[in-house]
Amino acid sequence: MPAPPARLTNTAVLVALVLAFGTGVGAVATGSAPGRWVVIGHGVAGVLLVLLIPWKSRIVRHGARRARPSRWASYSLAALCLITLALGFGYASGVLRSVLGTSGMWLHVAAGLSLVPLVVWHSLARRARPRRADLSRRTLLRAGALGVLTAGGYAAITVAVRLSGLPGAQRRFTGSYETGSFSPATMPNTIWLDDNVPDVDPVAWRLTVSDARGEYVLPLTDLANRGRRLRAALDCTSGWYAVQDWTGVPLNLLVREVGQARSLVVRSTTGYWVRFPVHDLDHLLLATGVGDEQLSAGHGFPLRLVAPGRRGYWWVKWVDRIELQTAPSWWQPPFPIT
Ligand SMILES: Nc1nc2c(c(=O)[nH]1)N[C@H]1C(S)=C(S)[C@@H](COP(=O)(O)O)O[C@H]1N2
Ligand SMILES: [Mo]
Repeated sequence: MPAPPARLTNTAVLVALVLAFGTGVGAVATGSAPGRWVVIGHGVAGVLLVLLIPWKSRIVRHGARRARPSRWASYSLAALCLITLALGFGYASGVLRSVLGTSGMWLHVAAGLSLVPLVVWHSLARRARPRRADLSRRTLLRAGALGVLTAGGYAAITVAVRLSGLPGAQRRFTGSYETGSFSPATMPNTIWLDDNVPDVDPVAWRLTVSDARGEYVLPLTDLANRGRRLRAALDCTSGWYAVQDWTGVPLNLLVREVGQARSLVVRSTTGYWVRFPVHDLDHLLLATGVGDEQLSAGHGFPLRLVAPGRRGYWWVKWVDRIELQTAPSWWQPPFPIT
């Protein structure tokens, strides 16, 4: 295809970047099967960006001749884009799963987030101004052709990864790799941002339950005899998952009355917390053990939440309080802040 006018290429790049960002955030948040479409959309956005590279590099070469002082910021943006793409494709295919011991997924997310301010600056400073006449048959045909190429490229990569037996073919629908299923000791210990494993005295430990009837307190010994088993996948946003048999107490056995509550806050002794919609009560388990053993300190001893169908950051460790509230379930930061 002949290169379109620069303003159209720039608009297309911006649209692809916004799509990549939106689906990227969505892919981190999703833990249930319908979310696979968000993850696929993220891959498609990546392929689209790669396909736009030849057109965009003509514009970059042209802009370089003007030697504006701010061009170094633009070059950094370009370099970060390429790094983010390489890390994304590397992790997804399995060609590059870690760099110097750090998860490639983690690096991909970090690079992607650091792009945000640069993209905002660049798109304001070098604004693309499409014209009304750009909305032509020719533009539509180009967009259509690009769409077909993108879908074909995505399909070709998927098939190539499968045929070449790369690890990427074995991932869960969230994009995560299996690590330590049915072997809790080899399952990674993960912290969302900057939490710390607390020092726990199991004798002094109390779980406080606050429901529509008021508050009551339970020692660990009262939880031990009510064990149920639940098989569920812990799927961390840093790109691994593990299926385990968890044992513990279903939350709906602990909550006596729901009343007008709309949400359930689960708190860790460390201050970490998340808020669930109240109808999740029937699916949640407060685990005391995993795979016939007691939880280890790193995995949340003495109590950790098991939230099937939700990503790892919902699985609060070291739980000391569950609390029904009338606030709606969306009343919380989009992701935990500690
Ligand atoms: N209190 C607390 N709970 C937490 C976290 C945390 O940082 N603090 N990290 C969450 C994240 S991001 C994940 S993936 C799981 C990891 O559980 P694991 O360490 O048992 O594998 O715990 C979740 N529960
Ligand atoms: Mo995580």
